[in-house]
Amino acid sequence: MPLPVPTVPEGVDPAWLPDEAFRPLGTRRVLVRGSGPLVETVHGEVAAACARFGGRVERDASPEPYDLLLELTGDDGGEAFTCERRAGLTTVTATGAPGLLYGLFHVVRRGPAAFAEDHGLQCHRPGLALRMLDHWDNVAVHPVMGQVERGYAGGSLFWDDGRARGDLARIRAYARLLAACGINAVSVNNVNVHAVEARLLTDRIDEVAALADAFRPYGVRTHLSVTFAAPMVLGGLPTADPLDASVRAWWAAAAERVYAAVPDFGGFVVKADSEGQPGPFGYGRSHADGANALAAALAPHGGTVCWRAFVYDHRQDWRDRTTDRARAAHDQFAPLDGEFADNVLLQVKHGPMDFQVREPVSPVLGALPRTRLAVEVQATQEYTGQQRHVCWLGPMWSEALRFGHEGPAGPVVGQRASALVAVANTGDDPFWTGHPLAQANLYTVGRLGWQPDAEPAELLDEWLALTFPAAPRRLADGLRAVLSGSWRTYEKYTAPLGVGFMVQPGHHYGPNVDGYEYSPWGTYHFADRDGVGVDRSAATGTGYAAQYPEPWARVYESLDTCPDELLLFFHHVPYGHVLRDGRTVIQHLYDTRFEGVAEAAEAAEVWASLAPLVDGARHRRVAERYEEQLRGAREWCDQVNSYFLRKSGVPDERGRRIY
Ligand code: GCV
Repeated sequence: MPLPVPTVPEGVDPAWLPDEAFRPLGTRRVLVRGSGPLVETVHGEVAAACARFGGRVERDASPEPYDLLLELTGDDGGEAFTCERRAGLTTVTATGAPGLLYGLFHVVRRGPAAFAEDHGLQCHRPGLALRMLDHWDNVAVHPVMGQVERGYAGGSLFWDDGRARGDLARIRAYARLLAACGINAVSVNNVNVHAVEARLLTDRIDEVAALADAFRPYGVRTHLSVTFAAPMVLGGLPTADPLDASVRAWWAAAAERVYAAVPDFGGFVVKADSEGQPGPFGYGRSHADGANALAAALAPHGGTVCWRAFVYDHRQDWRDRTTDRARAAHDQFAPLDGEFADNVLLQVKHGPMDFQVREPVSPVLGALPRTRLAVEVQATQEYTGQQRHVCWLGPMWSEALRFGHEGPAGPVVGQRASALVAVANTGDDPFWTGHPLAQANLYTVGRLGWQPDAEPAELLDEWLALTFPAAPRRLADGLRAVLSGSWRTYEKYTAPLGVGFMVQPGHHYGPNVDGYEYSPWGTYHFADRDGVGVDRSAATGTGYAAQYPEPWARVYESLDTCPDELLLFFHHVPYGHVLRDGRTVIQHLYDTRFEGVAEAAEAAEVWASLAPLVDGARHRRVAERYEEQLRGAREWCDQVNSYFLRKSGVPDERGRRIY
């Protein structure tokens, strides 16, 4: 029986799956062949589209001609599919049911082009096997972090004040959206696992199972963040030592129960020895020991441990210039290469610090050739405008995934890695992402997981075409104009030249240049009257630059070769240091703050001009957010410029107003 397509609840935006996006498919004669639950999902999708637009769908071949054949020819569970078009017939074939589902969405994405010119056999397979969203959702409202840690899209889709929301209709619609952009896994709770959330692993596993049931029809597997201390806090054991036999037995039994409830459970996500979370260091064990203990429990069931490498000292003394937070993950994890079990993925933030608007690519991603890696990015815009500012991060993520040596065998990051994990930017907001244009980030991250070397601009166009299928050219051009350069605009009015942070402590929104300067978090810029930046060279600084392989170590080490955009990440320079474009650091700093504000104002005007072409609710929501973005951009500009004028005493050579 075809599975009915989940309907988006009343008042909720269909995002990139409006009915209209299915018109090219829904006007065709389609044959769906194969059996199994995901084939019923595919059949349901085609049937709904055909019912709406007048096409026809069959399950058994008849002599009549077809426009589209969607065929499952095997049962290997794979995600690959092939597509060809000959003599007026488009054929999508897969040997695994998930592949057929992805093949269907490929056809939807191509729109009329899927039924236009003939082409030979094209093989499509995901670049990264695991494409996961990590929800930092708390079950119970946390006194400081709320329902969703770093969430800017309303409440949690899953949890509400201690309980499961039970709104599975919306979860089904969510699963469909995720599958359509390539996401195949979701972790449903915060990596900071508090007391209530810890119990999802044991006595509240049924609530996780209900979510898994809602995700499964769209090929999305459910994962859980667990606390390393679970054997103690849930099992009453006196220790969580990963080498202790009773601890290992506890994890094995816990995994057994999880799989009884969720047979296709994906695995655990673990934040250990990080920002106060417990971990193996407490027992004198390594992170390989810790990860492998959990991996052993999951291995018999085919589960994976996503073990986060975000391990650093968050109680640093700011007076101590030798400790460098950027070094921490490499220092800890590089020596462990080869020690992790096969079903461990080391989950590494794309930069060495914490999702700043500009960071170098983490050297950890090049340092463990015998370890399976997951690249972690942050779709939720903690440091990039918190979904009040437009900041499309596709180009930044793409740069990280393409970092390394281009070439057939890699090893660019996107070829080295096995997974892309994004901290989710969704919530119970009617637009899913708070800022309607932030949907583009979610879509892009899913598609980059499927194709890490994709051109981000092309992915943006895909998102545009799906989300606004009937968009006149002016609307498409306008949307492209406000989104495509938005990351660089945000970078311009916030923290300069890779220096990062300068945000309000705690909530991380808005400027505070010295907000973290004398704090224990290890995020300093060291501005004084003469200069600014962190000396991370091997010769005179913290030695971080030497954590890269050549040629990067050499490139970053020297002031002559370090890219300007990362200059202050790697070097402490005088304000008069001349950049490649001939401007001094201080002048660049002033200019780019003003430019960023001007670009944001221009984008707001473009958006205003699109009012007649966009539905009212969406237009209003974005327009309101632009007001805040402009206010925020000016605040950033004024605070950063005033701070550096006062520190340096160097006037703006163009005499603009600095307070
Ligand atoms: C979930 C940053 C955020 C924290 C987050 C942490 C992490 O420090 O501010 O809210 O905690 O990253 O990635 O674990």
